[in-house]
Amino acid sequence: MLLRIDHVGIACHDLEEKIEFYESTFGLTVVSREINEEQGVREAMLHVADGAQGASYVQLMEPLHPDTVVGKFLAKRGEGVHHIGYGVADVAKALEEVGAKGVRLIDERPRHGSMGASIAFLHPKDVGGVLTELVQTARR
Ligand code: V0V
Ligand code: CO
Repeated sequence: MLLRIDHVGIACHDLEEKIEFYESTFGLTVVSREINEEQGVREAMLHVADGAQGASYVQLMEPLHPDTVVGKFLAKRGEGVHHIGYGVADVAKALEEVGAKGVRLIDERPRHGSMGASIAFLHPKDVGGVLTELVQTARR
């Protein structure tokens, strides 16, 4: 079901500062910057690699307000890895399959993600403490 690691989501206080760090330290390149009001984040995707099943990225996220999921995460845990996004061929089908195994779905239906993707989250409490995102990449 999981085709690849699509992205690692990292929560930070200052998006511009972290972009600069990832560019200068690892030579990564920003390929997309978006504000996602529904998710409460300002985020950037930095390209890491291309594989047979598609590309992988680092997603840097800064909360739009303290009262957002990433804002609350930062207050509670500080900066660091927030979630893992896995590529799937069909996010609605993947949700149905995972839900049938008893994993709690945060999103019953796919939502809008970065770069036109369809995304859905699984509850970290049912995935060994890892907030898990399923990502269906937009067709080109
Ligand atoms: C919370 N918990 C986590 C966690 N956030 N565990 C692992 N990783 C995380 N990121 C734990 C927390 O320690 C608590 O455990 C428990 O879950 C309940 O947490 P809470 O602090 O009370 O927070 P909630 O329940 O209000 O919210 C947690 C959930 C929330 C996971 C439900 O973050 C959520 O709905 N996330 C999905 C949306 C999202 O993350 N959007 C931002 C990325 P204890 O203390 O009870 O043991 S947007 C994105 O990635 C986009 C757009 C994209 O990729 O394109
Ligand atoms: Co994400």
